[in-house]
Amino acid sequence: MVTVVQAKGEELERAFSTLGFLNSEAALHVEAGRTEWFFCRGLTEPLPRRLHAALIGEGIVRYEAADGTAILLGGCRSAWRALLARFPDEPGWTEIGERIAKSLGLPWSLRAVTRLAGEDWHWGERTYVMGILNVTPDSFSDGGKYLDLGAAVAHAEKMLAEGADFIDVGGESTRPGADPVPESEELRRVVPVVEAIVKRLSARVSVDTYKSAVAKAAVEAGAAVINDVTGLRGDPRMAEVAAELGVPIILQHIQGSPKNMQQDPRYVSVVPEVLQGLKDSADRALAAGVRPENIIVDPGFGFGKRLEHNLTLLARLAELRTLGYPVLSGTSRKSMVGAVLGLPVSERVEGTAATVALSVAGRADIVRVHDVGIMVRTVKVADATFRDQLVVRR
Ligand code: HH2
Repeated sequence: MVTVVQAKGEELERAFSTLGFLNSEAALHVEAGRTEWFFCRGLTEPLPRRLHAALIGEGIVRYEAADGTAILLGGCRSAWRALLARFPDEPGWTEIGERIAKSLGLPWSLRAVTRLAGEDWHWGERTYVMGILNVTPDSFSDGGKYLDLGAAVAHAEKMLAEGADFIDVGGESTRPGADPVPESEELRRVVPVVEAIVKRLSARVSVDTYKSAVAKAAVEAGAAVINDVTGLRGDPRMAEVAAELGVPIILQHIQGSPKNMQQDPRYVSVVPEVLQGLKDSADRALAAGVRPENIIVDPGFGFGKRLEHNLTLLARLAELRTLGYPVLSGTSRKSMVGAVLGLPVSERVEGTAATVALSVAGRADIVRVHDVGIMVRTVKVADATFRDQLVVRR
């Protein structure tokens, strides 16, 4: 029978020694004090790979018995809150999750995996890479390059060959100061490209739009995800349309609109304010009938933020996990990279790689990038370090 005990003080020291760890290691943790520990014994099955990944993804430390029958799990309250909101539905483990939630007085809900383009996406196993395809004349880094259908499809094909998990197609630049594009023009730019990429390349596609009519047409043309940079604030119909379409939706934080967002962005404290904004967007989506497993959140780097706001959000990205949704990080070639390095858009690849690695360390689930091949390699190294090496085994 599996037993789960919340371990503190001497009990925690005993747990460490049962697992064969040194007293000094235990003493360090007992003194540190802020971690909530749970000692699970009597495990008959090996820990499923997926649960391993979820624990790591949420920043839970694990000490395991060599034979796999016992495990000591430790994490701060916010890490447990994030994990319990997304605890994988694995036989035998639901009881453990429930016991831990009860001991900590935290909400307990089993969140299903996200169904994306006909596949199950198990968040936490690895970082997914979204390749950017802007079919616009004026995007800040690739404007005008892929307006032609053939060029757009060829670029998508290249990004897929380099390892992109999906392609984000956008028909309106949201760079600072950009003017909105009429709906008819955005439809004309986006729909044929989505259709061609889905049909010819069998690719998974997200549509970067805040207009519900564009989202609907793109999903009907084969897009599998909606990417709304306004977090449902740009079009009052978007929440209902997303619920009706039943596809995942990325809710991004923005202060103001693309036209005015960089004029004078202000926060008393950027992280809690972004968290609150994202929670409001997610609650609005849920109220309209969007299923919780279809919500993905994004802090919106550069969307109504000064350099110091962007850097703080990146350094504290892991705090977004407390919302209980997968997290997307979009830093690619942005001014936050350019400002630190004093370099133009064309010379921001290495700086972007640094932000991508830091995003993985901050538990991002998806990174949105222009330079797919380089960032896939960056993600692999960061994943191997942060997702796979945090388990301690005797
Ligand atoms: N950034 C841009 C556009 N869409 N979507 C999400 N979810 N997150 C982001 O950070 C994000 C986004 C801006 O980058 P880009 O598409 O390269 O430029 P432009 O808006 O000029 O087309």
